[in-house]
Amino acid sequence: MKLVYLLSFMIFFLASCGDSPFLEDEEGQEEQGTNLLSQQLSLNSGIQISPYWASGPTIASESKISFLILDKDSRPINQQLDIRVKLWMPTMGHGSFPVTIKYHGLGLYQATDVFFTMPGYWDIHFQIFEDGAFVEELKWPLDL
Ligand SMILES: [Cu+2]
Repeated sequence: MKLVYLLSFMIFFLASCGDSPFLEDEEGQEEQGTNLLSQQLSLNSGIQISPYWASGPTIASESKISFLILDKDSRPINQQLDIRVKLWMPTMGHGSFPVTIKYHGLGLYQATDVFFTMPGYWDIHFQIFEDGAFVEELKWPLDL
């Protein structure tokens, strides 16, 4: 039931934003939508983040991540959070930044300017800040 609600919510978002992973991009390349709702990441506070690839992930060219932020009862947090996305290669000690975050309302965000500069293992950090101070984060792993 929860999933049905989420899906209809995401479909509404996809329809309204035109950045659907099910559609082809401008280059006519088929985009990957395989990670859609495959992740439900939970923070200590009970906040959940559902990320999916709106574009990519690709190496060197821009990727985009859309994500939905839900409260502990799985309802969209309809208020903009100070959330930041950091790309990091933990085995190599470097990252790629800055990533741009835009809030679309109803708990939905999009991260653009996501550039994976090389193949390998990346951690995508979703970081929550309050009053400019880091509160907590979670990592979404990616093998590229
Ligand atoms: Cu590297």
